[in-house]
Amino acid sequence: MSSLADVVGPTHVLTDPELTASYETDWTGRFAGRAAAVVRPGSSEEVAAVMGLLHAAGRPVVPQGGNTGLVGGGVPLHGEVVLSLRRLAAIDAVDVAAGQVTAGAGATLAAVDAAGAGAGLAFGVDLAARDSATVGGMVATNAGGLRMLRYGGMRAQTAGVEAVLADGRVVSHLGGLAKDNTGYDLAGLLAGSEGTLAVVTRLRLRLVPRLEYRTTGLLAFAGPDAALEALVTLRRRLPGSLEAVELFLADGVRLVCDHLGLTPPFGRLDPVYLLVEVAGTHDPTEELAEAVVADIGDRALDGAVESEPAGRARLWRYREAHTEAINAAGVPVKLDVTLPFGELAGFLTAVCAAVDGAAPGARCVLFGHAGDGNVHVNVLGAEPGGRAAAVEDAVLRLVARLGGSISAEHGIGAAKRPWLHLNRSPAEIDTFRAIKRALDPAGILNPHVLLPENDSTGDRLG
Ligand code: 2HG
Ligand code: ZN
Repeated sequence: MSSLADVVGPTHVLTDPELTASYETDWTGRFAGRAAAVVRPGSSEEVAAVMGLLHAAGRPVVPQGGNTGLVGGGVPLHGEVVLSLRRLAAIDAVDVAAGQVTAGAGATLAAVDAAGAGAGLAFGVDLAARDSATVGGMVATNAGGLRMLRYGGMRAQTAGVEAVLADGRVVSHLGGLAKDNTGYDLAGLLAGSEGTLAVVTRLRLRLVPRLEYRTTGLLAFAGPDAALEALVTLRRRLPGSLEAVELFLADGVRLVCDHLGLTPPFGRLDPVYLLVEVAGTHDPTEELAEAVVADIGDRALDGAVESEPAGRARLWRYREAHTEAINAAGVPVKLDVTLPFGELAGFLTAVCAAVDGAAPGARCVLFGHAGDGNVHVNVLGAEPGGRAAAVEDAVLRLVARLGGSISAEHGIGAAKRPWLHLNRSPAEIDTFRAIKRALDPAGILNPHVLLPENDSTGDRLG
């Protein structure tokens, strides 16, 4: 490791277990390994030199951003070197004319968003881990988040990329031109590649207008059907202002309230909640209220609307605290899936029965981004006795049978690679392998994620 220390400085090559521990375990505590070393380069040039050395030595490497991933894709489960990109946090001055900014892979989502604020701009992607998640990691997983229905995910917001190839060469295309048909779209290819094709070091990111007026609504429903009919109405009625439609259920609210000592919305637990956010250049409150009163009306059991930051944050807390409240209750099995809209209500009713069949007595908590058809299925109490794989298999097969995706926004990582074939044909997986071989012939870049270990492509369903 001494040559690595020559490149990044001895204090940035960590091998002491006390110092490496936080890089070796994922946020949930479910995925943990031991790193050969943690290397923390401070510039793209240092990343290139580090990759040159690791390539020459044939050492597998796991690139890591804020380590907020949830599928075991950024931790060294097989003794790899961890390449932490967090020190690449510099953000250039905002290019106001283009509405774009160039940021290091290690800049946090919150920092990129704040950088736009002075110019009246914001970052279009938002998610609960905003203070720790880095934009490099978010591109690597093609993160979606809370405003996907308005602005799209990370791939849509990435106008250019600089990355270090497996052998240490650098590819850079950061011009961010609106029209640029000069060959393959490497930024688009690296979005969602989970560190298997190259190490993202810098990004040219699109920014969106920072909207001055923002209103949050919370609606309670007796069941999924009524809630999802309301979702269709909201999308039709509010095409210009709708930013988020989030869903959660009584079980999740109970966990959040127990964890944070909160009172449930409306003073009781209702079966299904939709949290709705609208934003615009003028106050959208009336528009939201009219849509609710005229078109949702009696289908909702209750409703609240907040325009002030403190009131809005209070409503968002019920949704955003789900992940931490679940983790406080135990180590969850997390399944992040998308359903076709027509199947969503049926899935919400059926999935916990499928979980119970695979792991009787396990606790099933559902929430997610209803506006995208994206459900986060969290299962507590499935790990003992090796029941996690049975739960994963039951849920992912149900999703594929209904025409859904086994990974909506968290990626495949280590967690879901045995099930990739449910969504991807043998020809697609062969194509993925060919791309991987072309960019990383020695197979050192995050070699144990995304692609299945062997060719188990026999029973594709979706
Ligand atoms: C969210 O939407 C994140 O809050 C985390 O994607 C989801 O904890 C989860 O399962
Ligand atoms: Zn999510």
